[in-house]
Formats: sequence, C-alpha cells, structure tokens
Amino acid sequence: MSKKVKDFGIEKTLKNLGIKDENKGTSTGGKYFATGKTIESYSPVDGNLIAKVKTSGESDYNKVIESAEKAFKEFRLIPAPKRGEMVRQLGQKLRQYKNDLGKLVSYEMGKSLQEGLGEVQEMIDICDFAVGVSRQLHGYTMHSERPGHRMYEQYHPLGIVGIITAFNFPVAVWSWNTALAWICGNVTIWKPSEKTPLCAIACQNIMNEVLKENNLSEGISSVLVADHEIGQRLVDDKRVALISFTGSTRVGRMVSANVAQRFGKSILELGGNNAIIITQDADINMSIIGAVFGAVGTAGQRCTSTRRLIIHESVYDEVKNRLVKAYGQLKIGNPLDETNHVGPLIDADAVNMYQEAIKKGKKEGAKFIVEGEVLKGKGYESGCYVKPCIAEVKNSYEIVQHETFAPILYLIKYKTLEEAIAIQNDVPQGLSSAIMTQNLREAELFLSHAGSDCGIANVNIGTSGAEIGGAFGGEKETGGGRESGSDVWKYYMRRQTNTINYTTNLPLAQGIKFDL
Ligand code: UN1
Repeated sequence: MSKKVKDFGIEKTLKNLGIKDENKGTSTGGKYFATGKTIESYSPVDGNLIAKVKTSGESDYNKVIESAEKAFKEFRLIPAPKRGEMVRQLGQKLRQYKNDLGKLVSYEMGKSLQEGLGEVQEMIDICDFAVGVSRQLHGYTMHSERPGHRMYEQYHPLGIVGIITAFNFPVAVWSWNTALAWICGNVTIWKPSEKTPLCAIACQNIMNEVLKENNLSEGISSVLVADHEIGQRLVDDKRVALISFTGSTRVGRMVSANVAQRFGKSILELGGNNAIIITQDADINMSIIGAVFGAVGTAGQRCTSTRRLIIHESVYDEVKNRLVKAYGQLKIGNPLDETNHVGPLIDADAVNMYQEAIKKGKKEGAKFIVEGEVLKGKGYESGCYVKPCIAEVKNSYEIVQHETFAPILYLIKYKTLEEAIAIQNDVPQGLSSAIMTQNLREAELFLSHAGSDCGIANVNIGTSGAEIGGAFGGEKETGGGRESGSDVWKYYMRRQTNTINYTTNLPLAQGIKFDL
C-alpha cells in the first residue's frame, strides 16, 4: 500500500472494518464460502489495489440459499418489535463505525468523505425509522356484510429478499432494503456491485456482530460477492420471493421480465434524468447552489443527480454566467481531502462513457460553455478524474434523453411554465425533479397532476439528497419501485385478508343461497 494511502488512515480503517488483503466475499452471517474466481478492488482515488476478494462459485450460491431458507423458518417467528431491536442494534453499531465505513465508501467508490459519511448517516436513519415501523406493521379492519363475521387484513413476511445494488451508493441501498426487510421478518441475500465489494464485506462484518451478540441465525444476512451469472441465478430463483434491484434501465428491464416470469416480486430503482426548472421568480442564489451540488455531487453518479436545467429566458444568461463562474471555482481531487468538491469517477469505463457522451453531444449540436476534460498529472494518477462540464442543448437530443453517469449538465431555455414542465417530462425516465420559484402558483402547478411526472418532485430544493423518511423511487423507465420511508414496508410483506365467522350459521356473501 502506498504511503499516500496511509496518510489518510485507510490502513487502519480497513483493519477496523475487518478487511484483509485477501477476503472471502461470500458469507452467510459469519460463515464463509467462496470458491469462485478472485477479483481485485482498486481505488479510483489513487488507483491503488485495496484488497482482493474471492467470489462465489456455484456451490457457494446453494449454501447461501439453504442457509437463508433455514434462517427464515426461525426468524419469522420472532415478534416484529424484537426484530426491530436487532435493527436498533445495527443502527448503534453503524454509529460506532460511521467514520471508518464513511471513509471506506469514499476510498473504494470515490465520493467525497462528507458524502461517504452522509451515506452512513442514511443507514443510521433508516435503522431508526425501521425500529419504529416494527411496531406498526398494521392492516385495516373492515366491516363484513355478513352478521357475526369479522374481516381484517394482516401482513406476513415474504421469505428470502434478494438485494442487488449499484456501486454509487455502496452501503446505504443495502440498509434501506435490509432494515425494512428484517423488521418484516424476511431474511436477505445481498449481491453488491463487483466494483465495491469491500464496502459490502464491511457491512456484513458489522451485521455479523449483531447476529452473534444476539445468538441469531447466520442466514438472516448473507452477502454474495459474485459475477452477473450468480446475480442472474438469484433473479431466476423461485426461492427468492422479492428482488430489489438498483441499477441501469437496460439491466432492470431484464430483471423485471425474469422475476415477473416466475411470479416473483420486484422493486426496481433504475435510471434517472433529473431536471431543475429555474423560473423567473426563482431565488437565483439558491438555484445555483442546488444546481451545482445536484450536478457535480458524487461526480454526477447519483441516480438523483441533476442532469438538466430548464431555465426561463429572462434569467437564462444570469444563471448561465453564474454557473460558469461557480464551475471555475470547483476543486477536483482526492475526495478524502475535505477541501475538494469533486472526486473521481468510479473507473475507466465510466471515464469512457463521459468522453463518449461529450463527443455524441457535440455531434448533435451541443454547445459546451464549460468544456469537459480527463484530468492528468499529479493527484490524478488513477485516470478517473474528469472536469464537470456544461452544455447548451435541445431536450430532444438523443444524448440528453439518455442518463450518463457523469458530471455533464445540460442547459435548456424556456418561455412558459407549461413548456418547461413538458420539457421536464419529455424524457423516458421519471425519478426526481425540482422547481426553483418563490411563486406559489408556479410551485403548485409543478406539483399538480398537470405537473412533474416523477416519483420525487421538490420545490426550492435540488433533485438529489432525498431523506429516508419519504418513499424513494420513480416512474416510467425508472421502474416504479419505492424504497425506504413512508409505507414502503408493505413491499416486503404479503397481504392476507381474513374473514372470521363467529356464528352457528354459514351465510354466503353476495346473498347466495346454498341449502343442503
Ligand atoms: C442513488 O443514487 O442510487 O436522494 C440513490 C439521494 C440519495 C440517494 C440516491 N439519498 O440523492
């Protein structure tokens, strides 16, 4: 390990989180099986090898599933508030490990340390939330049309929940799913991105402590560091009741079809193409901060990243000039150094996609007012650092219709709010959206049924940084799934309607007579 890495205390962080030079990536609770190929995790921060991970083979997969099936039989019998207590303890452990886990997220994934810590905070928050929900898994009681009958509904656990996550939120998305899945009585199997396996191993190590201290079955929490073929097995496996998939629309489309084919349930969190509308009544200072953070935060690799700004013609030049100035002040560099605003992209493929998108945009007519560039030289040795850029475009350009996971911001001019809303909605994706305005009429129109068609619609807030208390997810090609807050727990349970007759007669519903 290089000296530079030591300077940021990464070695100690890895040790604290139980990450070794060579790790077994597949485990069910504290039991490890990993007979597959070995992969290596390199940091996009400095290009160094962080550690090696042995992945899942065929037999490992079956062992994990069998262990999960066994654990489910016991876990579902534990009362929900007691399961909540397990999640409460996980939240406590996460508080304890917050600095280390946040730093590992930053080092393995490349987001700023503040954002890494923020991601762990989201994990803590969802644990707190889930503890409360564990006492509120309630259904309705209905009045029966028959005398002496009672009718109500209740929610039961599903079984095994498979969680497939992306590299960009390498720890939080696991916790949004697991915290709820567990309080609902399910067991979980996590297939993390192969780009961030160490974050997954660290989370599992933390959860193992909770399982061990409470003498709980190992199969409650499993992790499969594995390639897409094992991921496909999970998707196709009838024993896995729910697949929660976060990733691209392209892969999500296949996951959705495959899970539906076997009548499994799925939660899909796919691509976004999020816009902020900046109206003539916007607070321009707030708009600039919201837009810049939305576009360059996590180097444009959030599914909620701001990709388009739809700006009223009367403030267009002012917004444009101020953005150019703000971009000129951005510091790009090691994300562990808190003076930097923008860290690296995840890997060389991501850098290629950024370059391709710029090329394609230019071909279609995009006018770059802040040029993009792959940075070279001291501090940029990993080859993953790129310059956030801005282009003036038409919404109809193919590249603008497409989600590029990179800090490329598109500017579009509008005349009327109706036109702006139409532009905002005129993309295949429907995750997050925002309007910057101090005008109540504009805000309400944007939020109305004639307004944004996205799962998330904000006023005077950017498109990213959603709180865990609300349901998170989007419409159209974003997949329709919802995760984390509100009543999302219902996705992790099966609903059962119960009708009880406490009379000595057997009256039939709908007045049907059946005399013997
Ligand atoms: C994602 O990019 O996959 O709203 C999730 C946000 C974060 C979650 C993003 N709370 O930006």
